Amino acid sequence: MKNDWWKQSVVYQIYPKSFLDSNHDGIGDLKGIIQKLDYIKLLGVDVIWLCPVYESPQVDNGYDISDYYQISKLYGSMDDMDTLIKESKARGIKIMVDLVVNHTSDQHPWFIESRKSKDNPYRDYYIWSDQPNDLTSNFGGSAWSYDEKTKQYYLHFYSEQQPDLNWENPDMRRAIYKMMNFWIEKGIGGFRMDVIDLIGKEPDKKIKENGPKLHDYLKEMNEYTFGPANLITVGETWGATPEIGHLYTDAGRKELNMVFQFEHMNLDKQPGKHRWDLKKLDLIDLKDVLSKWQDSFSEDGWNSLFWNNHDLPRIVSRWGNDREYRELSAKMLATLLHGMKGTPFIYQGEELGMTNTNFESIDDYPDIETQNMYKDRLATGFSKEEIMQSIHMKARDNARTPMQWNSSENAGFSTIQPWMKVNTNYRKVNVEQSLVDPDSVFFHYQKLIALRKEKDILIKGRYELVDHDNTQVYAYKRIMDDQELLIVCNFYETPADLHYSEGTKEEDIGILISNYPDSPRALDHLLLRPYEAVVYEFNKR
Ligand code: TEU
Ligand code: CA
Repeated sequence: MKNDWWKQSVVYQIYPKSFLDSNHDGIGDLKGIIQKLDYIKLLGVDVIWLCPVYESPQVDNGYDISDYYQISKLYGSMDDMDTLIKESKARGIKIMVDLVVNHTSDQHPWFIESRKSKDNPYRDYYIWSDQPNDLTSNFGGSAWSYDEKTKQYYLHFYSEQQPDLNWENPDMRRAIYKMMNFWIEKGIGGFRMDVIDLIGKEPDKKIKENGPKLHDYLKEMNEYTFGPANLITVGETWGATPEIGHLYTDAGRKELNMVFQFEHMNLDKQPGKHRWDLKKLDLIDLKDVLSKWQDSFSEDGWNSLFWNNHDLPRIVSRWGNDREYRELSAKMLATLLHGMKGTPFIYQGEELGMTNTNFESIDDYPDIETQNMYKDRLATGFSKEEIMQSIHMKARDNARTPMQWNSSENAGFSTIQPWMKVNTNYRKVNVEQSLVDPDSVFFHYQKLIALRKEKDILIKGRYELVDHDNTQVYAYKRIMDDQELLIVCNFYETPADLHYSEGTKEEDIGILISNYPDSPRALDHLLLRPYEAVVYEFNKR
């Protein structure tokens, strides 16, 4: 599996702005990450996904890039980046960088040129039109903005300051590949590709996601850049179904290693509405969606596994219980995910069981998406209370509060007031605390990661759902040759039964990991306590 090293890896995502501030300006930085590499190593991960650290006006926290070849002064220097790559490598960790090539910042020299005149050589690097249609921006409002200078509209699927690149233009594509090769030569370990499903857009036909040329572009990109380099590549694809997922990830197609699919992340919103329109999660829906993805990728292609990232609320607050069962439910959710087939991703702070926020003021939620939504919804008659409730449940900023290192002021993230407010629970939930408690969420993650390295069945074993109709317990098996694991997770705080009788004797059942010290082995009548999660191993004789 040497070429498939990424199948055995676990990835840790860092949001640099909120990780650790080394120079006391309230903003996390590369030196801060370098200082904490031993901490990351202790967890046992193999890859760091580093969110954008390039030159950027920071309208969308770095997802608006004005120079792909420079490190933003906020985060440090190119020397720091080189050091980070080198020091990570020394610890057996690769750096996967964020590739944001659906759009640039409006301050990127290409766009500055492009907007100068209709016959500028860079005009066609972006998408201009005389007549806007009704395509909308993911950050609210129209996807078209009028530009006085040349009296045309340009396309932006995100903020006005994030104009969309025109992938139809071969010169633009070559320029992107050149930039990617620059980073490959620097020694990075891979690319996470921001909203890559949008690059095949055909705005005239109102095609946003999954455009007809999308896969041609990815094949071309693969060939001209990372193809021979054996890197990890992950595409962010909000609109992927399993069928579409295969187009990206089937080995013979030479596109990407895996994608982030978001079907499971849309289960707690009202159908057809926006994620701000809340709905309770139905566990059976979750089983159906995750099982569909597991089953569809049992032969070819590969899954990513994640609950969290910098755009999603904290999973323990979302589908766990961030009050009296915070640690138990965080461990349960970790077990459920890490038992599955695919490459697991952990988002900074998830390994501590960090929670959502409950700040009272909208001013404490700087994210442009949230700010826009707040204004839109107020204008269309929602009450402040309703809007704040959605924010507390779903805002991206829930994941973006500073990492909680210890119980000192500002959670040890910075010596001054951080760019974003620290979660109020940092005295209880922090790294220092987690590392002195052998039962912490951290050590549960560490153990799950270690198990993946020990048990090949966790990488290769087939997935099989157990007891589909059980509305409270999510149980599944992993099967490889004559080996078998059974993963059982009580998703709720009330005790629950699982009926599983395959006649295995208690003495033939081992427990690989559990979030209780004394989990039962009587599988024919299993009574699970609140959020109890166990991985059983059957010793076949
Ligand atoms: O996210 C894509 C994206 O569509 C999300 O912003 C999504 O709309 C939202 O989180 C949930 O509805 C990527 C990046 O991960 C995000 O941080 C950027 O803001 C966005 O692209 C633009 O680059
Ligand atoms: Ca700093």
